[in-house]
Amino acid sequence: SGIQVAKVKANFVPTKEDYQKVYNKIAELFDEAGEYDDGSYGPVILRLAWHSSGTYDKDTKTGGSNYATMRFEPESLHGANAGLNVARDLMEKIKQEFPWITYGDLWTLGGVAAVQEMSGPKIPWRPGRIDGHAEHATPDGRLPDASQGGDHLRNIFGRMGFNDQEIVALSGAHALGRCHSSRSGYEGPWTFSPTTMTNDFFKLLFDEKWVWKKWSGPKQYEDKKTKTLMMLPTDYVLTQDKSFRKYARAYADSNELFFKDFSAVVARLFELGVPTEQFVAPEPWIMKNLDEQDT
Ligand code: ZEM
Repeated sequence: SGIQVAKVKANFVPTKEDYQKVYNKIAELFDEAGEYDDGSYGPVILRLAWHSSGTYDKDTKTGGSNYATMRFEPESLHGANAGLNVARDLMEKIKQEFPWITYGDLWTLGGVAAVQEMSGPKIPWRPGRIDGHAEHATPDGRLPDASQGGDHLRNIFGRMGFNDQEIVALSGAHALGRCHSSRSGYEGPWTFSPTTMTNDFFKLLFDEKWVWKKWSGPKQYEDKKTKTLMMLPTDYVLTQDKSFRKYARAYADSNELFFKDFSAVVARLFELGVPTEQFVAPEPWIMKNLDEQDT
């Protein structure tokens, strides 16, 4: 009977293997991008995971990945989230297939899959986020504004609980993806390989000469030599501020160090706002990449 079915569903307790199946579906979806951007949905999915987590405020313990409040207006319409409807719509397809997973778990697992499948480090992850309501949504202005400087980065990321080293490590995510004038106003990729995670973002910051792009759009840098790459004002400041510069230099010199620190800080980012007792597993899991399985 219908009652029986509902009961079975309510009692379904997903295992690590069930989450691995979701991971695999997301990973397969990245390659269905075709002509979209650089041929992968990975970067925009990573951005969704980041924006759903980066709203956290450690003082009020509000925001973060727990409630997936970007599903609701007005948060979905916040300027910083422009274009992320693309990522939310893609994740909705996965949700239809695995209705038992919560949005917060789905979106952050998407971020994990994006980093791992684009040759990045393993990101420890575990489920436990619950679906919230519109009343849990955060006010506008909690995510960083690319036109600003070092003080702004310290204010915004300090509110999430991150220090200078972690701010720099997190910024290395800009090895992936690109800016879209239709979304943020900015335009172009940071690296020559926007679907492969490397420390090239830091190498290019130091090795190229960066000049203001001459255009009518928002102030951004372009590389003098090829004029094909870009840096945001908040990226460039990582080479100008003495404390930021030390970490940026270290990551430019060692991909291994960057991967180690990036993995640790992204794992923390994705757990912001989730009460520890909600987590299913006492320790985060390491999900398998597609190419580590016989699928
Ligand atoms: Zn981003 N980011 N970000 N970022 N970001 C963009 C794109 C991407 C900042 C920012 O203003 C912008 C982190 C930190 C910061 C990604 C991941 C992470 C864009 C372009 C802007 C303007 C959006 C567009 O037009 O589509 C600022 C100021 C940051 C402060 C340091 C962190 C942390 C990230 C992850 C851990 C990714 C993957 C993209 C590329 C998205 C895409 O669609 O290709």
